[in-house]
Amino acid sequence: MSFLFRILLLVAWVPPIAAKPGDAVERPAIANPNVVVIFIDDMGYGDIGPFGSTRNQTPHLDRMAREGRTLTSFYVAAPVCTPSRAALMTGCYPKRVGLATGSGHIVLFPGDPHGLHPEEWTMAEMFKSAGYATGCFGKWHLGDQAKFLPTAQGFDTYYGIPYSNDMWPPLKRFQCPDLPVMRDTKVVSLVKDMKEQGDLCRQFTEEAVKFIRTNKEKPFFVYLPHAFVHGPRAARAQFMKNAKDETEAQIEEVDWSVGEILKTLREEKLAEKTLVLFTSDNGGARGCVNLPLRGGKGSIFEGGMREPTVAWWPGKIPAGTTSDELMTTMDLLPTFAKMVGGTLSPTHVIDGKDIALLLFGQEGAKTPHEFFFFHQAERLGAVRSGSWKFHRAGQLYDLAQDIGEKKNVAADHSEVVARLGKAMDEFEAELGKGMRPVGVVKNSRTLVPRPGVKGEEGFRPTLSLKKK
Ligand SMILES: [Ca+2]
Repeated sequence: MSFLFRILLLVAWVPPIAAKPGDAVERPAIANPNVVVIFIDDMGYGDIGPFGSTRNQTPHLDRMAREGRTLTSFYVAAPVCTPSRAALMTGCYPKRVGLATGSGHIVLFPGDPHGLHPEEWTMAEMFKSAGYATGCFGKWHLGDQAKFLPTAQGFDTYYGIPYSNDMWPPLKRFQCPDLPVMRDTKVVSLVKDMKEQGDLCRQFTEEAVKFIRTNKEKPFFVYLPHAFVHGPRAARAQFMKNAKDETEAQIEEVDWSVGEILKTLREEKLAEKTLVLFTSDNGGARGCVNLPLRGGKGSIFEGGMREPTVAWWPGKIPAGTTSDELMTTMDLLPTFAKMVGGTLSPTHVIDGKDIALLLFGQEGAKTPHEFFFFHQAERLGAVRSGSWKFHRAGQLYDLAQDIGEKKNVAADHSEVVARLGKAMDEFEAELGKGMRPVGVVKNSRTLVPRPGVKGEEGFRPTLSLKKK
């Protein structure tokens, strides 16, 4: 064979990366793939292009979906921040790990004595067990006391805000301290005004990009829980100037952030060994779009817990595909553990299941969940099984025909109602016996003082103070 001919052959040979559903899982496993989870706050099901938004321009998410897999029945385990994040980190229904609520409020507040128990085995600790570098960049909201912070729960490094961005002095009703930005365990700055609120997406994105570049030779896990698009909303000027309102500006800046992460992975030649999953922590709050779903943040209708989700891993996750099989954030811990050879706790029961076949497009793969349960704080309020969704209040919907939960067909399907009602009773009894304690700290205090309040009094937990 002539030299020139060999060159021509090399040029003509194209690696078989264009995947079709069904063949992805038979490929040789890639050792130690990187994982990036981008977790938006309060974004709605209909807020991004891949889920039908025409209001917001999301070219990077559109491309991510073209190159990846759109997951249209992907759920979080609670319709508000703290319990949803507890489920993502532990693979458990929030009630199982004692974090169905904060202490005395639906979510944790500054200086809250509660947090994710240090003995829970988090996703970050699982990745550490497989030798990964782990970084968290953004909003934590699983406890702001020292033993609850990300660096005490398996993350090598942390940069971000410890709870919601609205928990600051302007919040009506509560007496909050200033909003701190932390690096690892130290407060490094305060978010003082809306301009600084609007800079948070940039900061978290740039920290994540730097972490990826620094750790490109090692396997890494990046958790990027953005403070956007939780109110109060502001974005950087270049996003505000082209948008109709702050919500659109924030969603488009989140899209920019996704673009920066994927661009970095391509530049570092890591795209084909990195799984990126984009989703939201709960349904859209006011100003966001949850259509075609009913309800939004705080609700156990679909709009509160079914999230706009895209999974991307060129060459492994089949490009341009969609799965409507039921998956949840709780599934990510066991799925990733198997994928990277990480350890799961031998003693802690988890509720998540391996969804690798669904992510990788195995033909005919079905959800591993016979039932998925919807909680509002402690209360079990609904269950989904197949396309049926039954609310304890008495409504039955066929989500395959009626994704908007508009037509109650309970009267026509008494046997389904009975079966799903029984499943809820059985699950409640099982969970009641299998609950683990929440982490508790005595004499908890806020990270920074309330403005203008001197001495230890300034550090009192927000919920111990009178409402304004
Ligand atoms: Ca949220």
